[in-house]
Amino acid sequence: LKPKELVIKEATEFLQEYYASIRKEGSEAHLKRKADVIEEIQAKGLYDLTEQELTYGARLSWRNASRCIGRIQWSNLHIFDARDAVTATDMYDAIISHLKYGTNNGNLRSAMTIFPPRANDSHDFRVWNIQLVRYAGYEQPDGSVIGDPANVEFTKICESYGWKGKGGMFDVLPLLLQANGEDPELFEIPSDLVLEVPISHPEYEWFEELKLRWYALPAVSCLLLDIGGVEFPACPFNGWYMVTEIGARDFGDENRYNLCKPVAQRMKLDTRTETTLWRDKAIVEINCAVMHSFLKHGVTLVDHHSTSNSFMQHLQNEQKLRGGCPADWVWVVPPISGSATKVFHQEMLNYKIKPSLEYQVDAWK
Ligand code: HEM
Ligand code: NRG
Repeated sequence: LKPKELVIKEATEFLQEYYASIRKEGSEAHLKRKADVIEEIQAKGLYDLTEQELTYGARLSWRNASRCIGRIQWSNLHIFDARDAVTATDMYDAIISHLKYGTNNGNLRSAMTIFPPRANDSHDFRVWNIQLVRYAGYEQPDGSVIGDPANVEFTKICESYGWKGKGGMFDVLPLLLQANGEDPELFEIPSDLVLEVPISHPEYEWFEELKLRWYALPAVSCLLLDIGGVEFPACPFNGWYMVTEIGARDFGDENRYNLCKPVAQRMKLDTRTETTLWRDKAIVEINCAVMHSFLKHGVTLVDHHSTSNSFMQHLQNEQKLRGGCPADWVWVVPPISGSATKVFHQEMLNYKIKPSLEYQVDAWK
């Protein structure tokens, strides 16, 4: 747990920013709230954020996420306040509501569910999953993997808690939810709540034969939300995908689905020499297929050029509003066609400000 002096410092700074946002900086309400919060921290080591403070703080944590290219959207974030959750089943119910709201039949909406804050180091609420929806990875005796190699470790953990996967390429993993520092509990997500898109290509008819699919909702669930000195170790959030996340990285990376070569071969490219640029041609066509398929099925998905342009606009907005915007070039620049996007040519400054979304140690470590 953080030392009280630090909590007081961070709380004071946050309340300052919050009251400034509602144009009541220095008001009687502000001073009264500040005094009450300090008193609460002195007594208990932490304090309760109001609903309004929680919502504003969560939106700021997104606004401050220097690796996120989607931040023009930062003020459109719906908050589900699940600070009253007690059991893993309560967490499951909240997550089900979140999945329904966020998915919205393909017309995706950004949302965050916030579980109880850290009160004592050994009583954390945690979502053990890295994302709410991800595919199992099954390691074979020869070391190869069926499914998503990124999730081999988590799949084994699920199995150690009694889960039995079907052994397929795209099996949705169960939720592993930890309430109040207790052992986590397994919950299967009802399959009708997991929207998925079968991948086809606008021209190559053979593309469907690869039998690829991906889920609609990117919902990161492993980060810790820090608002005004209060830490929320379980705060799953979602927006929507940018095409390259799936097309370039999830499908293209050698340590993921690794599809560049099989696609290049079907495209009849010469894969014996790098000089034909077969990898580049294949990765673009995989991205075309992902874009085409999501649009065809009416599922929100953005391309990296439009998103780069919107991020450039966001940088300009933030320059005016806040005198700058922390941005991590290495993450913001898309993994394909970097220099063909606007952000490539933009100098960026990376720095950490709170409220924030932080990495934390894996729940099982
Ligand atoms: C990272 C896009 C919504 C917070 C990213 C990345 C992309 C992206 C492309 C890089 C991911 C990677 O390379 O793995 C978008 C788009 C959104 C969106 C298109 C649509 C609305 C959100 C929301 C939040 C958020 C709602 C939080 C409330 C973050 C954070 C990271 C990130 C914290 C860094 C994750 C990490 O370090 O692993 N985003 N995002 N984003 N985004 Fe967003
Ligand atoms: N690259 C990861 C997802 C990370 C988060 N991306 C978002 N977040 N778009 C992947 O699964 O490919 N979001 O909240 O929208």
